[in-house]
Amino acid sequence: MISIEELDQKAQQIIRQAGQNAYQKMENDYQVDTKTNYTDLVTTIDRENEQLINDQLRKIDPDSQILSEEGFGDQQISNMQGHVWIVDPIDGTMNFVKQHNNFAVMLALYVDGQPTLGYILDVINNRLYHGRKGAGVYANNQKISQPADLGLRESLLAMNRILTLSGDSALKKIAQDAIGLRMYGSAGIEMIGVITGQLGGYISNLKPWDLAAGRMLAEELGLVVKSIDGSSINVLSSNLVLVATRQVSRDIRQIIN
Ligand code: 2AM
Ligand code: CA
Repeated sequence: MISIEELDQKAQQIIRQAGQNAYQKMENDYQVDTKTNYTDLVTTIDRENEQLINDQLRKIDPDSQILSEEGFGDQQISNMQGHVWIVDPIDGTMNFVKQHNNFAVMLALYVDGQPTLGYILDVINNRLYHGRKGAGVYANNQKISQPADLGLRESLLAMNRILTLSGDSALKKIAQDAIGLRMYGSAGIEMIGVITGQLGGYISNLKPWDLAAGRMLAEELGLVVKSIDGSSINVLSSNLVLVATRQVSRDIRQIIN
């Protein structure tokens, strides 16, 4: 059976290919459809990337399960036994279409439920954030050190639009206490912010493919990845997730409790 180290090398090549596909075609070489409503976009590049990634994963790791956003993965994943790859072929599709910037390709491998490999490719900056459990996190070839453990009042915080507009009083207090509030529209780009220390925290409703890679990288760096109420997260179900420094997590817990 192929080793985790070999899978790591192959996965880096695969995600780079998907990034190149998106970069080459982003000016005009794609079509856009809506999914659940007019704000929920999917493009032909999302689908092409997912097929490209899943086809290659099936070749290198044939006994694995694949959980992916656009329907080319396994239809039913009810358990995390063995190898489970989690794929977001374009994260921040709205930004891809409207900005040609601030979008990512994301990939993760969980082994028996444990986050083991994680990748967030910031396509426009050509920077691949990648990590292997126990071996650290890198931006391309440069090792990333654990971000400073700043508190909420010293940190920028990112929160998604739905939560920001929800009117929830605890979320409002959290946003007011932070030194500033940011909203990038891509879970991948926002999680890069937290793992590089540019953001002290990120709060959002995340699906498995929005969360899987960033969770792996953040936990490897000693950051907190929890449900907002402090409980453990289940990567297979939708979660209201906080990715943050330990101190930001404690500050938020105090506001919520
Ligand atoms: P996507 O582009 O892969 O769909 C901002 O909208 C961020 O939240 C993006 O990372 C986006 O991922 C994700 N997102 C959008 N709609 C969502 C939804 N209904 N549930 C969970 N995540 C969502
Ligand atoms: Ca997506």
